[in-house]
Amino acid sequence: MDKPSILQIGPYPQWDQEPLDAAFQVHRYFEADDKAKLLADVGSSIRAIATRGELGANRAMIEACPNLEVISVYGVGFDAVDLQACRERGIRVTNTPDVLTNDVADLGIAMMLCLSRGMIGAETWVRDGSWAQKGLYPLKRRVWGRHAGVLGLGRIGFEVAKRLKGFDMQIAYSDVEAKPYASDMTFVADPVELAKQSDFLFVTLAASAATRHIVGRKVIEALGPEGMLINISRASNIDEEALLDALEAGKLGSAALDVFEGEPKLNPRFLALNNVLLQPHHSSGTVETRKAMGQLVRDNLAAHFAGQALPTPVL
Ligand code: 8YV
Repeated sequence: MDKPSILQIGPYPQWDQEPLDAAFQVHRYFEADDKAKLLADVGSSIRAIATRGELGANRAMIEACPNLEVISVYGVGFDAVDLQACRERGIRVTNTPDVLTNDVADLGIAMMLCLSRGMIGAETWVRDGSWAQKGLYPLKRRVWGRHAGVLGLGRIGFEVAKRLKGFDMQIAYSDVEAKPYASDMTFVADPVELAKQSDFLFVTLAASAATRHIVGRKVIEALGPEGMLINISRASNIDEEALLDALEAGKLGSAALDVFEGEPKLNPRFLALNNVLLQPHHSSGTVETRKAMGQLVRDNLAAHFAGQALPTPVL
């Protein structure tokens, strides 16, 4: 039997590429110089799209594939997939939840520690001889025992909060409603109020049109000149212009960011700041997690083509 044709939107590690190539007729969208031509040539043969969280699949792509049945996302976030276009045609969508939760939470905590204790600058201080020439490194701010806010207490937010407890922090959270599994944390419905009470504010919300710029000027300024914002979700959850304005004016103390509007390009204003920690969207970027994500992408595709229940469906 012919292998089903799939459209691959972005590259995967070799250990995922080989089994994907073995099971499917793979058309590599990301390698095509003329993407419109590729879609015109192979679009009608495509039965599945394999994509990544940040790349998704837009309406034009979906419409160029009239026989599309399923979209398998390598990532927990599916905000870049046009779900409405999928619903209209009964196209199934899957993602890779759970397998990445702990690594994403770990990176959020690492970013908080790294920025609060000035570890990047301290490394330079050692390497460039400042330690020997100038003496002690400037003092930084404590993490343990302070107030943390978690905006979005889903799977990732919960794991962030669990880790923060190890630092004896006072933990509060915002979500659409109080969570029964968070009785030892304070529920604060209003994100502005949450920010006001927090030294560190973690953004761990699943992004959607409803959460766009939920962290706006008011939240940012409520966090204040001593506060730190940590984003391990999606850039769209934060009003980036308001964030940059506040960081430049000292109205927000600092920000540790793994995601950016228009990434991998980022607003050059970020590069001029010394109160930020900038990371290349790699919170799920460990060998262990990425292998599990790749497996889940293939398990969802295999289940679909075998007529079985999808392991991790979104739609
Ligand atoms: C990316 C992510 O998928 O899980 C998500 O939603 O954005 C990430 O895990 C990852 O960077 C691979 O592209």
